[in-house]
Amino acid sequence: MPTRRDLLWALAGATGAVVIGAAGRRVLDAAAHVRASRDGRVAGSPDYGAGNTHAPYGHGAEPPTRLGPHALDAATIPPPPVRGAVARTLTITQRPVEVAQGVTMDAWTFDGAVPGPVLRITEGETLTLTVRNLTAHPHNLHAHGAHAPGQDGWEPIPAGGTRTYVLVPRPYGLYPYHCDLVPGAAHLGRGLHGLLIVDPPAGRAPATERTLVLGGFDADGDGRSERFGWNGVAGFFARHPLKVRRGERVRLYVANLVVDEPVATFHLHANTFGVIRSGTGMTPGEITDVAAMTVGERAILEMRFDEPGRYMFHPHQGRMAEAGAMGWIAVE
Ligand SMILES: [Cu+2]
Repeated sequence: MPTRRDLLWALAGATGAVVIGAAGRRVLDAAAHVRASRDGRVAGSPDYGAGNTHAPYGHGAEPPTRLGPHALDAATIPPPPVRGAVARTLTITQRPVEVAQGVTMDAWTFDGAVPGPVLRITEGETLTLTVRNLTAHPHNLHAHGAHAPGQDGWEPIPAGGTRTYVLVPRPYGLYPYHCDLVPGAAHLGRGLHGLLIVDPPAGRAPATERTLVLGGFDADGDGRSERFGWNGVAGFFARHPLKVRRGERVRLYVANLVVDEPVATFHLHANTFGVIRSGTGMTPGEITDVAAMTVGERAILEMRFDEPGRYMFHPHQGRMAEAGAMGWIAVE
């Protein structure tokens, strides 16, 4: 017995054939997509049963098979808080990065990775960043937040050049850093972005901390992302869930750096979280299960999980979730 939804899809398929225009094509695409996904099952996802006719989120993109469960630890587990001044050298290179199984992006990277390394400093301390541009194109490193305008990083570093930025980042919070040259889809979007955590001088309460940067991957160079993912790989956290323990405080540093969509959300299933917008406070301003962020926005999300199990997370924008940005938090 077909369900009402099956009938609607059948109707969409039948009428879509005579509809001219983008809306009609989207209906056709969606109907074809759902038909193609039937019986599809994602490794590591719950068994939805033989009667499943509509695949769950996460069926749209698989991570490269060579990536094991710890492949993204450097991007996902932030360094612990540090006291004192911090000096880092970041090297910009051009290299192919496999952003999904069988999908390679000709990326520009900070230190070879997309996103770049998580930088961390305590408010009031001096951050010295030396940036070497080893590519054949000009780039730069611009950090968000307040700092001396002469250190803002909007000026190009020429091919082969080096520039040192001296920042005293304030106020405490969560900031993106990125190449600020245009077009943004080619510079920020092709991988030149990362997170800067500025800790409050008194520190935050102990927690299991994770960083999650939402990115869009334009592998074919048409200016439009075909895949999406957290920390540089589509589908990774659907295959390899974030793991936390029941009852502990979990603190997620989350940023949206998808340049070709106006807004993305972080949506968590089966639980709620507190939102500290931009990370510039100590206590959450709201309790919710959907936090919206436009391009470059970020938030600290704090939560506890009372029950073991798998908790799904994804942007509530279906295009992103279905193309790689769905993941799981596994609570033990
Ligand atoms: Cu650039």
